[in-house]
Amino acid sequence: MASEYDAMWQGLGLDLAAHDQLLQVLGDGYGQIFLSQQERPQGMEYFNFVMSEVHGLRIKELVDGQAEGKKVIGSFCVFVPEEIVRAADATLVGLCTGADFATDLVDQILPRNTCALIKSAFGFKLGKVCPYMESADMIVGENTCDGKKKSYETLGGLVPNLYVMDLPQVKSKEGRALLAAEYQRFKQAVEELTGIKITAERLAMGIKIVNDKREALHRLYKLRAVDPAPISGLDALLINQVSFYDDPVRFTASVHKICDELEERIKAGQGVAPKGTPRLLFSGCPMAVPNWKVPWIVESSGAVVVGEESCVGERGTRNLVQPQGDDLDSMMEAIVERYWQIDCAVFTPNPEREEHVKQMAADYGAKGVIHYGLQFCQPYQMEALPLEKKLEATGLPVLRVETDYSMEDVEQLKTRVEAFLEMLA
Ligand code: BJ8
Repeated sequence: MASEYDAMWQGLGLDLAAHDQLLQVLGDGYGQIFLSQQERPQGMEYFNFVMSEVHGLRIKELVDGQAEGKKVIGSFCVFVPEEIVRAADATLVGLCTGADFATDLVDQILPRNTCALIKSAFGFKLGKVCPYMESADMIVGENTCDGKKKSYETLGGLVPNLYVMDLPQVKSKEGRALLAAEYQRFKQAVEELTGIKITAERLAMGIKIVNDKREALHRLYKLRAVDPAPISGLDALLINQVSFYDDPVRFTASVHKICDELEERIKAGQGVAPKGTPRLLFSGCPMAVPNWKVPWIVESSGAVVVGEESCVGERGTRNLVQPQGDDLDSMMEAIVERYWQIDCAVFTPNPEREEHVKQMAADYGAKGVIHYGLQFCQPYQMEALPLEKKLEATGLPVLRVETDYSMEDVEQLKTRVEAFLEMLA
């Protein structure tokens, strides 16, 4: 089907036929999962629009910006500090993807037992269907889990602009020093890419933009603590997902707008599901667009999701950057401090994550936790069992789900979720 963006997509090197196919599947899935929900807040119309234009208008904005000299940086991880990118007038976009694509090609270069998130990024590259990856001036790969760090060696042969960021795996003095050194190196690389010297003034502006975005999301999270829940977990997840693509200032304003509406709903006692609907928390691997499978199963089985502990959720947005001074060093130090607190399962040991899950469950009144693990994701699978035991010891039941991006296990998952909900009743 011809689109006004065909020339732009072609210019980026996309395979138009394959890309059309992807957009068709995405649009159908979105309609079925999101647009069929009852009692959606009106403010979701903005996010519907963003999703309908996620490969169109948003890419045009990025490409138009590039024509004016602005750069686009793609990332696979919430450890890449957006503050530094914004300080150089560049845009950070998420490159993780939540759907299988070109799997036959991926299987030729990655082991089959690689997690779906990594395979998906490669599939979108090999299938030539990701305008974010194709428009990025720099792609940042980060040394986190073994799958990602080793796959970047292969990705380096597929893209001309891969920058690898080393990251610590132990929260030691040495680990923190490595993070600080890597953020300095990244700052320098961004300066070289953009030709812009990052001054204290510029970094303060970058910090403010990103802090504002996170504060808006924090406001949204707090409103979900109310029973009846004023917004579905699916819609809240979508807002989190959109935060990786949208213009941050516009996104922040749109989140506040929907929060205003949710406050009105709360005053009126209006929710997306009746008061007393079982409330669940998601914990585990990140869910990138269009990975909506398990939350969709959960919410269409009669529960409401009230929080996401993952990186597309509070692990990615918890804490603000709070500099102690207005010089460059203080700001860089505050950035390190903020990101140092991320409790990704690649850290060993990683006790903070358990505390965060418990805290979130208490704050949002969750009666159970769904631990979402992608097949072949060792860090989160390894943490799942001990975490489950510790949570259950405190009276918080856990349903451990291990899945991928295929739809083959939908019925089986539905049966398990329904049994879990019955047990909670
Ligand atoms: S900070 S969670 S975004 S690394 S699912 S690729 S861990 S095998 S995504 Fe992550 Fe950064 Fe950590 Fe967050 Fe590996 Fe697991 Fe796959 Fe994963």
